[in-house]
Amino acid sequence: MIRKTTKLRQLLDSQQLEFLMEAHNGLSARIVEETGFKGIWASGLSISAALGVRDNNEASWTQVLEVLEFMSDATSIPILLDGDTGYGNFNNVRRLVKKLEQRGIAGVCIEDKVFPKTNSFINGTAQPLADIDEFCGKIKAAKDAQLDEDFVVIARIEAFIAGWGLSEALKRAEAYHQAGANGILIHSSLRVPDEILAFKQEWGNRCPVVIVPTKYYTTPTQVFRDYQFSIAIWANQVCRAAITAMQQATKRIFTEENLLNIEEDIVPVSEVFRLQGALELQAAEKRYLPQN
Ligand code: SPV
Ligand code: MG
Repeated sequence: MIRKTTKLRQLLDSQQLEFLMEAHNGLSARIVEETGFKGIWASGLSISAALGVRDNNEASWTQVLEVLEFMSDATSIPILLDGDTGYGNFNNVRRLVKKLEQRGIAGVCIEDKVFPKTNSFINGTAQPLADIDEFCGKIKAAKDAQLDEDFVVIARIEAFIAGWGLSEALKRAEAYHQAGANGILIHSSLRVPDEILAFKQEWGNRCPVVIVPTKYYTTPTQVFRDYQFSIAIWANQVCRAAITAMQQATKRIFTEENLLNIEEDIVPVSEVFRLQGALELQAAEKRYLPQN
């Protein structure tokens, strides 16, 4: 059986554009897998939103770990954790990597900002960047901590988000690459892909480059292929779709005070059972429980 770490490494290193779909709990992770996606982005935004808190490290790293364990148990495709800034310094990062490996998480992405982080789309230019050397130490500590040689460490560059521009982004990318990162995630909050395309043009294929087209979503996917990006992450659409569906359904039931109209628009309870794997338990009961 191919390890999840190896699967993620193969996605990162493959010659074609690959996709990671966001998930934020066991249920959404399972849906993402059965839809056909080859990997999952465990989004900090979505996990914290699902927990009812802000994307500011309000959920502790061990609480995130608990969520990840459910996601990993529910799936066989690799999960890349959005590890924010690593939940502390190099020491926290290496302990994180150890715990992620124990729970079957295939890789972690850490971003070069400071703890506690703020989401990149909230006043990005006001956000301080991490010291380059300090961040390189985190990358090295992560790589030294991993026991599985295929565990993936992605270094996320926030230079564009913070308004520093291309030369700063390239300087950081080279430093993080030298420190041992398996790939670079270049993030941008523009509604056009200009920053990430300029970066890729200069960076070439020194190492795989990952993107998150949340804001420049109108860009045709073929452009990402033409520029030879490694992975595009659809980072929060499952969470947002769930919010839309939950808001619509609760509003209708609240207003109508009955279930007559909603019933046909939501999945039957049998679909919930199917997604939970109820059939497997029924078969196991036949095998393991005394039969009369
Ligand atoms: C996330 O999904 O939590 C991310 C991507 O880090 S973004 O929200 O675009 O910063
Ligand atoms: Mg995040």
